[in-house]
Amino acid sequence: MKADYTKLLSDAKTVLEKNWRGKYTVPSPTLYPHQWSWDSAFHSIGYTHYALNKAKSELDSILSGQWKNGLLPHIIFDPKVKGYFPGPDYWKTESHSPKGILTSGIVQPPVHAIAALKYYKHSHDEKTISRWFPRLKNFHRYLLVSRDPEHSGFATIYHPWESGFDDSPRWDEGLARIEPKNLPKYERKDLQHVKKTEERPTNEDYDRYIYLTEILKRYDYEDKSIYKVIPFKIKDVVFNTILYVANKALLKIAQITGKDKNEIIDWLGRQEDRFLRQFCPDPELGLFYDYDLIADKFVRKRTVAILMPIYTGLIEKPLIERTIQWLDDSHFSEEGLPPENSAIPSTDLDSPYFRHITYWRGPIWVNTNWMLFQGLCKYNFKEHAERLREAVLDLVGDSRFYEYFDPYDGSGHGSNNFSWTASLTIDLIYKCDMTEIR
Ligand code: 9WN
Repeated sequence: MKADYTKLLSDAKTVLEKNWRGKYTVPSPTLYPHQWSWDSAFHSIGYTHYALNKAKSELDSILSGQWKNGLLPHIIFDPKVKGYFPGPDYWKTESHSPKGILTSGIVQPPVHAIAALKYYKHSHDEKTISRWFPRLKNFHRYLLVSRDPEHSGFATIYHPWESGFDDSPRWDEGLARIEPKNLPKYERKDLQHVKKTEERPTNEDYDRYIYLTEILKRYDYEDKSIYKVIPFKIKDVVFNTILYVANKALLKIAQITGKDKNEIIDWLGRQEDRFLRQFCPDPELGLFYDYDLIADKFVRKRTVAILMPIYTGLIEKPLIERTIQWLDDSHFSEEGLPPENSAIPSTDLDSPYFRHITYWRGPIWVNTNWMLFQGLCKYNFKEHAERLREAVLDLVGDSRFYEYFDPYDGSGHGSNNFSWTASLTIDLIYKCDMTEIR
């Protein structure tokens, strides 16, 4: 089936229109009623095709929440909107966030420089990217200094929410080590907004999420101390894949605006030297894994993360050819169906931890497929890229802009009218690969 792209485009714009809040777009009017960090970058990417002012405002708004130490918070809260947990009263970040802006105290993957470069490509607005540059660079510096005391070239996350893949099986072992103690009383709000409880993380997971944020609060978000005590420290392969691509984009922005490039070149050099050693224990298989710093071992889980470094464009082609074979493998497509009918799910269908409608444990997400599409374009795997693009657009099909989709029957789950599903659908309709960031 080929979706009606004209209708899809206009319906995707309607979703974004409804979720627009004057300066930014909420990911979902029900489940996520504030501004989220990596979501905003994805929204901005969609807006570049038809609403450059919104593309700009989205990034302006999220960058306005940056802390003095460079941390770009994963949420900026709308003070008028109640009913999300954990909200600003919980995070207590007032002494770090800019005056009058309520934020969380953790990060999300740094897609922003990538979105900023895309904004420039569509607008040629050098003044704006020049204004954004110091903030973007400070964020990357925060990630590559405060979050990398090992000087490895890769940022460490210390909360599953920082990965953006919150409930992925990749975090199971790291979370199982934690015994949550002395938790404050709290009430989950997320379950009110989904069809089935099993779509969302378990209460045991939530206790561990809160336990970790309690540690961040206890140390008042001071990285040096947190780094010594936090029981969850991961070099996340997807986060760092994005950070590498974002550094490349930042370098382009520095070139365009005549800014100093040396520090960025240094970051890129370290990442290029060490990417394989850090994330690829089995080059003969072409699979990539997170590294758990506490357990001192690779997190060998079969999820879409093992394929994601395709997006870097930095791995040499013969190795990436091995990775790409997995895209065609039955592990990532419904048994009995040819792989071209399927977008890539978040977890290998044959793994014991695969769950078809649980959040990041199996369903198909549009943003991960969008990143794979970008990677396939970079390596010039045109057929694969086109197949994946059509599969995603077919899935969204009759304008079902769900947060995620069951890989077995294509049914939509999580929030409906989800903004990045809409914005990246727009980008995919325009077939917009960003091969210039190699
Ligand atoms: C916690 C907003 C965010 C996404 C994340 C996704 C989910 C939040 C939640 O929603 O996380 O940050 O409450 O589950 O996992 O990737 O940015 O869309």
